[in-house]
Amino acid sequence: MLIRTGRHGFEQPLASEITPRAVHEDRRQLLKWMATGAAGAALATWAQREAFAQQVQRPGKLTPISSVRSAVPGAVTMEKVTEYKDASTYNNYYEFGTDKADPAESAHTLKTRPWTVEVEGLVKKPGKYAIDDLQKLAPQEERIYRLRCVEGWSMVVPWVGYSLSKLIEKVEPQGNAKFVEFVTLADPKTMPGVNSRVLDWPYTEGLRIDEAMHPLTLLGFGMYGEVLPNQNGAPVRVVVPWKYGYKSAKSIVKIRFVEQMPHTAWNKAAANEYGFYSNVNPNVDHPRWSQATERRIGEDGLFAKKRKTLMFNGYEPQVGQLYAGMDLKKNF
Ligand SMILES: Nc1nc2c(c(=O)[nH]1)N[C@H]1C(S)=C(S)[C@@H](COP(=O)(O)O)O[C@H]1N2
Ligand SMILES: [Mo]
Repeated sequence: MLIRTGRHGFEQPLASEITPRAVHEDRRQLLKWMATGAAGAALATWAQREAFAQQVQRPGKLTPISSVRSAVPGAVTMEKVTEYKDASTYNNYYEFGTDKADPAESAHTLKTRPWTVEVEGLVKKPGKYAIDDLQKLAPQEERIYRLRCVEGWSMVVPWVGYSLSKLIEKVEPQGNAKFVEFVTLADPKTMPGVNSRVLDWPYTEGLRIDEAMHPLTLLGFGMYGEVLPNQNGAPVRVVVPWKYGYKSAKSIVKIRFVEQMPHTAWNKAAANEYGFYSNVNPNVDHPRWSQATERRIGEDGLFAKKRKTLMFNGYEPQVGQLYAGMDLKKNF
């Protein structure tokens, strides 16, 4: 009953979410745990997720990436997945233009092979990773995350990738590495947008190292069971689901470990509007608009009602403790 084969590349028993304890503890402990009712709840969650997972359809346009269902807590939302045609045509990727339709139209010029990601700075094992080696560094997982753009729209996307922490552990940060900086490609020959001065290229982003190490921080290689379409940040991006979308840098070429808080493209463009943390927070308005609600892409129309934006985009149980004691109005 727990085994499903074929479909969507899952060949594994899908007990992963309910058994981290079961497999590691002895039978008596397990029976005790089941008696508390926790097992039933976990099973119900599992069954619900199963039902929802069925609706993720592989569009069949790009190379498939097989994956296992993620067992990371919070990694699979049960909300309805946004249609691929929306997630792949309504994009922010300013290197290819500022209109939502520009990236889907223009990003075919992006050359994603060969591609190298350089890991440098305060690490014991710096190095250059060919994209195919980087992709194989850890098992690919499917994560169904909400993505909330600072502009007030959101989507639900089934990403494929693994926790960035897997790479970070491998390169062994030094004790004084406090932040991680992501540098993305800026190629004026293939990216028409970098000839305009909307942002200071290359587009860069950053995380505090404990944020980068959080299991929900994804190094993403695919979506909807396939490699990323260029417009969504091929061949590799980060996805940080509790932060505004712009923190999730696309088409990464460098990952740098540093001691000082790095500059970020949006913070440089407007420091009073885009802070370093950029956690989704319905209680802290953008200077020019409210962040209390959002529009789910695919639900537009005259009568579509706005959704309430959730603290940390709904990931508060998983990430809230990262910010214990911090003034989130000041550290916006
Ligand atoms: N390199 C780069 N990464 C980027 C952006 C960009 O313009 N350039 N836009 C960001 C913004 S504002 C958002 S909302 C998300 C959108 O990701 P998606 O198109 O996959 O939904 O990508 C982020 N990553
Ligand atoms: Mo965004």
